[in-house]
Amino acid sequence: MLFLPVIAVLAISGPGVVQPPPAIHTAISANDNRIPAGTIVRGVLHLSIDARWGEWHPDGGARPGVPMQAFGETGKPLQIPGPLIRVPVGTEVELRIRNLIPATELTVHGLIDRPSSEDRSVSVAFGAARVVRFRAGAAGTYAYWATTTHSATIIDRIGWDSQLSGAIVTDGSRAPKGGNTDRIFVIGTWDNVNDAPKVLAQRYTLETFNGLAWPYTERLSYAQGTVVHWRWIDAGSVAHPLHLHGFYFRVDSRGDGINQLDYPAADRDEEVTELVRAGGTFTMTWKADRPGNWLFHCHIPAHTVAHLPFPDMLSGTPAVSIDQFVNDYVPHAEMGDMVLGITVHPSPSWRTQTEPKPARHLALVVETAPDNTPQAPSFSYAIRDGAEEIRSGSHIGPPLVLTQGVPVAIDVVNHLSEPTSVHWHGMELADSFYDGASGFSGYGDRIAPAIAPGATFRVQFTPPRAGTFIYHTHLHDQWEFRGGLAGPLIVVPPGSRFDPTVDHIVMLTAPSAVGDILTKELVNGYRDPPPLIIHAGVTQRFRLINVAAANQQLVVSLESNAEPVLWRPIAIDGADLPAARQTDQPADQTLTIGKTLDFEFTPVAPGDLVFVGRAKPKGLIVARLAVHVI
Ligand SMILES: [Cu+2]
Repeated sequence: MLFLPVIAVLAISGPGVVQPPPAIHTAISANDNRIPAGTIVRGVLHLSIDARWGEWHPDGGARPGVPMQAFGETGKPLQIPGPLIRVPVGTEVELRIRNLIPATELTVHGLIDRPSSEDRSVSVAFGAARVVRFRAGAAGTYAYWATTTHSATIIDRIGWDSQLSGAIVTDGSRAPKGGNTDRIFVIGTWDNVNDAPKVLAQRYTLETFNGLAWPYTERLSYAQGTVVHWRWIDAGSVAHPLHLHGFYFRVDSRGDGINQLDYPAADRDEEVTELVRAGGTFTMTWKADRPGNWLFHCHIPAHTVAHLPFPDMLSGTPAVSIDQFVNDYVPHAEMGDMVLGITVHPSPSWRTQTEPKPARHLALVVETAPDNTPQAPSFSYAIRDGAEEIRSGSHIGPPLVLTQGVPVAIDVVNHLSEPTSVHWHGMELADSFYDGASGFSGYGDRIAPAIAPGATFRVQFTPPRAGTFIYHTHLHDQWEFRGGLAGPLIVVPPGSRFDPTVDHIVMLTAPSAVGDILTKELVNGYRDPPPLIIHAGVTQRFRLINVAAANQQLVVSLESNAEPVLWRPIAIDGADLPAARQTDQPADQTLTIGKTLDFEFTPVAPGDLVFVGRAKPKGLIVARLAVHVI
């Protein structure tokens, strides 16, 4: 076993050397970041925190835990995330930090005046204490984090010290101040350090919101019509595309834990998915104006499947081989980890509204493709529209083209030998029952089931706006996404048609084989997509859709002679940009997973262009589509 005290005695400290946990653990509480730590006396916050070993229970206190290093206020239980530092702007903070983690040096970042041009760290030897003073001089959402493994950046910190993080919130005079509508969420990542120090191993990764993993994350509850303000801090080691079902939100600010950029109202992105980078922050506002159960979650499939049982995670590589994980565990893994559930309770005046009588009837048939294998799933969608049956012929679903304001009924027909469900990504549904999170979507006793093999589920909605959206599986995501269960959902304005000669979908999805996921993305369902032919002098609309399974920092560009052309963004996540932001700019921007970007481009002369997706800025090209201008 790993936790024999003798191992702790033999452990030595130093870069790259992992400290095994001790045998005795005290319970660590999950911190919902609602109660500020310490005491403010005459404009000075006095706070004393200790770093110690404890036992963390990401699945709630009654379920098995894992040993972890954590912070706690002196004399109080340890907490993950660490104690919340929340003060009015201008407060001086006097923080005493004690390191009670044997054989370590604790290095703490982020305990600095704000604003600040740089981070500064303080180190505390085992058994020692230090007092740090800083001034909370700028309103905003920030973070502190610490390491006992000499991690140079938060990206390197994946082991026993991975949860030594906390929020720092400075309240200005006008900002929201606490309560259920002003919430703080800290993201944590832990990867089993026994497997390979400093190397993320997907099957042993745990991702949490405020110290808890779905289905044990906090269930948020709001009265219909509530304006909700959330502050997000990614204190983990990886970036996450965070997606809200059913509603748009406005991004009020973005930051890096040290500084924060507040946007004027006209520049706040209206979106359904936001990329937050390791160490980064953002704040968001949305109005919970439609009742029902809704989700907020990471859009990386691997981050929203249930983690392995902790004994398997702790015992490392020998316990679960990658083949076992991919072929036996992943296909059946339920939703887990980075998911928040929200219930919006109907206002007293709200009546159960039945969707208007559908003006259009369609069927979406979910099928097993001929090349499906137990190792490389291959499924497909077919759309039945009257007498027509539409298939894409590639590894994505065919475009589902709807009309703004026209009520539609879609029968989802499951011909797979496994259950499925469909999420209408970006759609502001009136009724959450159709949202696709089986076992959760709906309200009260009316909860949507998974669609069993052979079963049909009728979905009804009326698209409220025209734009570029996605339909995709929301069950056994890691498996069914790789199977190809995602397609473009295009909503056109009333009286117009989708014209594929000037309106082009470029959809990025996961390859079927798991070994390819980081290095290869499919373009419109093809490994090697046929070139796109467009006409010079004609304005073209492109609808970029990223619903791949990895590379959340993807950068998309349209290049001529290896230089980005100028394109004009016109919509993000299906929401039209304000006219002032629809301006020509270099065709080179981040498009994370679960996002769509519409742009216009007018080629002036014949020639060869190429659309490329890079895994990160200047990174590996993982997607490519030749564009011939004639
Ligand atoms: Cu994620």
